[in-house]
Amino acid sequence: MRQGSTPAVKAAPKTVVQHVLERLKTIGISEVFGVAGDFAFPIEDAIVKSSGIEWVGCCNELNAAYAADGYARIHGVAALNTTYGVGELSAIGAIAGAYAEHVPVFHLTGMPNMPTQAAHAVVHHTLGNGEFDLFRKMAEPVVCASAILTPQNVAHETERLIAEALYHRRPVYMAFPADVAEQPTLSKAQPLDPPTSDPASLQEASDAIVEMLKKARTACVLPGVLAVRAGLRQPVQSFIDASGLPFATMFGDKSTLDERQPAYIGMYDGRLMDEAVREFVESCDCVVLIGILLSDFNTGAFTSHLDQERTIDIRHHRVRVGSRVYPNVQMTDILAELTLRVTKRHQEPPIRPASLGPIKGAGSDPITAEALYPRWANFIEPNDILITETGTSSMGLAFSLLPNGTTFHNQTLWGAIGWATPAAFGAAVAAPDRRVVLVTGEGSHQLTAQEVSQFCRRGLKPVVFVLNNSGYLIERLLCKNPDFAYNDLAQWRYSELPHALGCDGWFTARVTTCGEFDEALKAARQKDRAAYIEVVTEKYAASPLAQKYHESVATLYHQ
Ligand SMILES: Cc1ncc(C[n+]2csc(CCOP(=O)(O)OP(=O)(O)O)c2C)c(N)n1
Repeated sequence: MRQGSTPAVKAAPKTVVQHVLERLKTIGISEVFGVAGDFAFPIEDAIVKSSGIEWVGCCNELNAAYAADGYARIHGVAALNTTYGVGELSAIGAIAGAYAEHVPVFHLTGMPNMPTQAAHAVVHHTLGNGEFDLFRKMAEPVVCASAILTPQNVAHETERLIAEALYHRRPVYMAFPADVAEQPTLSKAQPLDPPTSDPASLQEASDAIVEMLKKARTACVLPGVLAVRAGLRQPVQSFIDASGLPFATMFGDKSTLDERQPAYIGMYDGRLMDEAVREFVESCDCVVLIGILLSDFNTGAFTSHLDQERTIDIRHHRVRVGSRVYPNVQMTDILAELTLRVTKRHQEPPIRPASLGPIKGAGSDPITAEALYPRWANFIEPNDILITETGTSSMGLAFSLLPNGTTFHNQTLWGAIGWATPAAFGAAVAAPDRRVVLVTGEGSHQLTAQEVSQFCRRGLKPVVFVLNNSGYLIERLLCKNPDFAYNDLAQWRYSELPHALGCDGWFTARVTTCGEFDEALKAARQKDRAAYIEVVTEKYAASPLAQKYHESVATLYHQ
């Protein structure tokens, strides 16, 4: 050793929780959403002390989990931290939503320490029955993998859970007993390889698809949200470009690909909306589904008709061509293969996509549905992140023609009202350089409105629209008697919320006429500050799709 130099100090081994955080960092997680609690302090201490991972406190765990969901929709993956029992159970509905919607969220939760568990002690946040594995059991059906971490298992369990979350694009659950979390790791493991395709199955699937497309006189593509979840927007676009095929989009898949391109023909919503699109799609000799979920709200209340023998269904890890299934074919591989092999068609797209039409109403005119939706559509700019809530407003906006680069987000399958407000916050954290536009009904907003305070806390500048139509309009349209009291709400002064929630300097307005709305939109276009606009309409001012659902209750509920 040279004189004067200090002896090499052996770095202390990482603790269990540090190990997990380090690995989450390497897969791209730089923020953890959550609410603190004593059993989870070791996790939270490690987060605030770590470099490269930031703590993002939320108002409650449900909101934190929705925020993580919104973050993951933009960023690919997200993390959430809750405390034992009370915290994790508050988040579980949102985790179930992430499961349904294929959103990978790493749920890190604290637990009482091992001696407390071994003694079956009656401690806070338990049911008082000395049982400590109950909450993990409750979590299990809504995650694709779970583990209670120890120094011995942490390395390989972390690799397993990362691999599972990325394979299924679904949440995982990681519990840390408080004492164990801070013990040094005693294990090592290598990251697992991403899944690969079976070469023979891949070859057979691509032969079958190329053949079916070759024979098809007419064909089109339905690109879907599962491709987005797998980060495969670009490969889907490359396939569209190479094939020359037109594409349509289903409700929950909106903005999978840019809408301002010649190949886009419009929204396909079964028999409910654009008849020309339905006719074309359903008349095609071959329809290529790429990452589609055929749910009620994606299929226009099950009024779409896609003949299995004429469809190709590409999922994350398998392909179906007609009635034949090709297992172990990765979506990424089949898209690459098809892009190379497909014969390009040079045909004019059969349909020009519809837009919401011209802006109607002015001055003191009331804000009708015809006045509202074209104005909102016109407000959206390229690269906006548009977060839309379950309810009549998303049903209106889904039929706007979006500018390129704009992404539309909606919790179409799980459909929990209250998701959109915190999800918009999470999306804004994930992409602080993009404008986030939140459109929510006031009924939904009442569930999670406190999270508006977090935007300001982090200096984020969203544009928030709260549609106030005096109640749960979509429910009025679906239930037996629209005027039943269960669809009424307490009337809040929505536009005063930002002030009460500490959002100083925001532009706020309550608009009841087209003229006021236009003024507010003008102000909100100035990007120097956040905006929160309460848009007041008549009680039954519903978007066309919401009206159609009203008329299609029978097929929606399979009666
Ligand atoms: C967590 C949860 N609770 C209840 C429902 C049932 N539900 C679906 S839509 C809706 C009303 C939405 O009302 P609002 O946000 O005001 O939008 P509108 O339809 O009036 O535009 C309700 C209560 C749900 N989907 N999720």
